[in-house]
Amino acid sequence: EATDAPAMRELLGEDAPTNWGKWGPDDELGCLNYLDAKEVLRGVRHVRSGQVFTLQIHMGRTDGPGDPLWPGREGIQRQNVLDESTWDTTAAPSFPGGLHYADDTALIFLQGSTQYDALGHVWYDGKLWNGYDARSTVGGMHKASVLPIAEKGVVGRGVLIDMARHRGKQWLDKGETFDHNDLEEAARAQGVTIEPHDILCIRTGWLKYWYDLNDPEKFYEGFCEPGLTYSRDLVEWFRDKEIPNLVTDTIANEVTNEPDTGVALPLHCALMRNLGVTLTEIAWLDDLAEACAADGRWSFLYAAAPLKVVNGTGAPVNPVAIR
Ligand code: UVW
Repeated sequence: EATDAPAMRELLGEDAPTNWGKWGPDDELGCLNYLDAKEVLRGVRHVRSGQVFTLQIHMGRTDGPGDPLWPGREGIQRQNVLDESTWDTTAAPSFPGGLHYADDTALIFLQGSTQYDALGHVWYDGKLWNGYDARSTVGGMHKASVLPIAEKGVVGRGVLIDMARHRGKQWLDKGETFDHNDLEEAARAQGVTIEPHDILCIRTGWLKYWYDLNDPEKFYEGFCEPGLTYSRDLVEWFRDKEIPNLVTDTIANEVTNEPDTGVALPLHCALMRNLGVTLTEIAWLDDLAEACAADGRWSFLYAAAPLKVVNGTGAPVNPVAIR
């Protein structure tokens, strides 16, 4: 590994806060366990106007910069294999009555759109969430895959913190950071409280930047997304608030490189691997934010279920916010 940054263990500490074992030795849901029926009903109480917002980005848009992706991944390759022009020349089965239909196939990175990460998606020191051996990822995730999340479904009270709006910007800058104190301050300014067990949605404007900029080369130059930055206090804040799910409009939920040490994605390890907080990335929050800003209500019913990919490292999702 070509880096002079300290090892993840050194940054997070030998005594890093964890929730390993909290829900038993076989747990694969982590903090999503907090989302019980009571939490669903708490979420439902925040539906007032009946407005529905779908939070997935388009998959495979061709009229702009393409899909925003973590470096090294590719966007969906959707292929039409059967349509009206090929119907007569392919070996399509024929059915009585003259029915025709179209079929597609798709090659996708499971992390290549708005997505839920499996709890075992990242690790360090050879151990995943709950202490599972990292070798259980070989050939597919045999522990802490996305499937248990998909089976459960994620439903509860969502709260949106609009950091870009709070800072008076269209979008945060490359590498711009914020922490739990900034979230609390923005929440106060918005007139909302981040409550225990809230599905925490954070808007940075970064996806709007991707589409408006329409220049992938510039976007990826010195790639460093804005976002939450690691501190022990921040991790303890997540633990004490019992946040089940972090949802952002960035590709990887946190500032790409921790500014002091340069370590990449330490919160993936501190929040997901250690605490069991589920991460949802590349969520389109702009339309929801507009509606929240218009009437000053920043909480809503949040519901999402990623695709049931057996042994999957993650899965695309189209979350729904109802307010
Ligand atoms: C990585 O795991 C590198 O990124 P993400 O969580 O965005 O999929």
